[in-house]
Amino acid sequence: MNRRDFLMTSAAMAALPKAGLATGAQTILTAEALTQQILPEDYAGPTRVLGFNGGVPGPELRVRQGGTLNLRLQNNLDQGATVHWHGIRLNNAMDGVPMMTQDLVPPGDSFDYSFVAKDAGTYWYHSHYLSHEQVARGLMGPLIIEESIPPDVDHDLFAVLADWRLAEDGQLTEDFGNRHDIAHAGRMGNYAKVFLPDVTLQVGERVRLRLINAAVDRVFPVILKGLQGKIVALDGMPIAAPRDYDLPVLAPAQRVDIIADVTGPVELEMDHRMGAYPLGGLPVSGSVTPRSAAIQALPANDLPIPEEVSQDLTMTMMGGAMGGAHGGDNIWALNDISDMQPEPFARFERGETARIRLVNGTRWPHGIHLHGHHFYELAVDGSLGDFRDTSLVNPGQTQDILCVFDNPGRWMMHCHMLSHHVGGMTTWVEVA
Ligand SMILES: [Cu+2]
Repeated sequence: MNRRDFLMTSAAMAALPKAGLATGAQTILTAEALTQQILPEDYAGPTRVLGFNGGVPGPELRVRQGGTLNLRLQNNLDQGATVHWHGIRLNNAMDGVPMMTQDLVPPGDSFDYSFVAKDAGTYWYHSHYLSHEQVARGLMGPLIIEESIPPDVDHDLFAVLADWRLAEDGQLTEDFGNRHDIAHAGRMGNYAKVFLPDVTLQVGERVRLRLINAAVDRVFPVILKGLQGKIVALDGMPIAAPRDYDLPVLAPAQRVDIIADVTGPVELEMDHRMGAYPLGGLPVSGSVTPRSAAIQALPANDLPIPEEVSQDLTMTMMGGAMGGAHGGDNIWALNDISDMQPEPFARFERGETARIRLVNGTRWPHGIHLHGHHFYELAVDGSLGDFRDTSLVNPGQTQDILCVFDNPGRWMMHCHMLSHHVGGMTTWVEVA
């Protein structure tokens, strides 16, 4: 294929609807073992990974706000699987938590998911079975819900951050779930990268960059070069006023949307005590006249309005290395209880507003994720802060959150450092 043919093919491809855009049509997500070049080719050959539809990350799923996503998980792995649609306020039965909202999908079998894309924004999907291992092997992908009138940008790009622990031969080390990792910061990789769409930018173009931290345990402080712009959304949800950034920090599972003008080659780096670590980037070629219009706030989603607090709860994170004793029977605990138990952390009537004080009594950071809902992070003075689905709480810190429990069902609440999740920092809530 010569260059001209290639360009024409690309143009024709660009005109096709993206996966999932045709609301109602079913998209099949096949989970399977495959090989993919993860390390630079001059370092090692392809890595054996798990992916969806032949790649890591899985396909970019896109739907217009208000549309319905119909997705069939076809499990071609040699072990069970389910898919969790992270950050989506959906029907409980579609939440993808095995033994809780559905049966585990056995090898060779399939499961149909269907849910309405209520909130515009940046979400993602990932395995929720043996997630500390299956996500680390690659079972994740971006899920994007488009505003009915999308913002004025030239490119709308996912940027999936991932972290890999690889041996010299380029293969994942098989030490998943070892107690040392679990008791410390988790399974930290020795190689990190960002997966970006294959596009060339022009200086002066305006882009929307949807950062998604799909790493199992690593917190990413991200240095963005070649872009000048603002944060417009956190964990999918628009913020009221676009915000300047210096070094966006993403706990595992968190998202940050940035709208920015291209000022040069785009480079993403991780800020690290050893120095800036290159994650990847996008090339530029040529330039256009930049927009003069300021970056606008995204249209708000339809959010629940908090009412008077009817339950005031405390969730204390306990355990881990140097963390002292606790009453649970695993490495980590929440309020002296490890792992899923028959009784939930709390029960709520539908629509109840509750405040939960997240207390990190450990020596390690944790990112607490609530399924099926977003919640407000509260400022010290009690005022409403960002509306998120995952809250990063550093060692010794306390973060109050306020949640309107308006989505009936049984919902997990757990640390999204997935090594801590498997190590016991997991509970659930019930909304009647
Ligand atoms: Cu944790």
